[in-house]
Amino acid sequence: MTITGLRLNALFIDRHGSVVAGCHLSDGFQAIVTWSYPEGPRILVKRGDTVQIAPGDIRTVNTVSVQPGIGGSLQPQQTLADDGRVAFSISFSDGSSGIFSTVIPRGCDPIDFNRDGLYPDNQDLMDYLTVFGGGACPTGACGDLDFNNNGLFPENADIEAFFSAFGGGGC
Ligand SMILES: [Ca+2]
Ligand SMILES: [Ca+2]
Repeated sequence: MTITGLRLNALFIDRHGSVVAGCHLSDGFQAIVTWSYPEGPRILVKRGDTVQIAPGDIRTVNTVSVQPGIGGSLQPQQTLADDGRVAFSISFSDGSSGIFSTVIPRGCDPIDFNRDGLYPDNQDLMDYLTVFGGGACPTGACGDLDFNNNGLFPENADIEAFFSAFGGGGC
């Protein structure tokens, strides 16, 4: 199955550069595709996929769509939140339908935590631990504490991910 076209009126990008878009597949049906660094493109949901609604209740996807979010008059429309959460609708083969949301997986932040242009640099590790411990960022331009971008912070997994990425390992 290949992506044959994107629906540009259903393409959204968050402040981290993650993208969600409606697209056309080579089978003629629509799907929802996501792109994030460093994961790359991924088909999120397409016709024929199965979704477990509840234990023992598994339904087959018929059509999918990603739509501009519905906001109040003072709220910007938001389909893709800055934590990578995206909302979309699914119609199932049994005629039922629903609104669903998920979080696009995202890679780690840059290892130049203090954003001074130097990396890899032990000072970035020290500055991260300083800020993690409640201290001030020495350069005033540090990244956020959610290094692994899973929406949780502070957590020890961010420290582990930072050391792993610093050492050239995976995020
Ligand atoms: Ca640095
Ligand atoms: Ca985290």
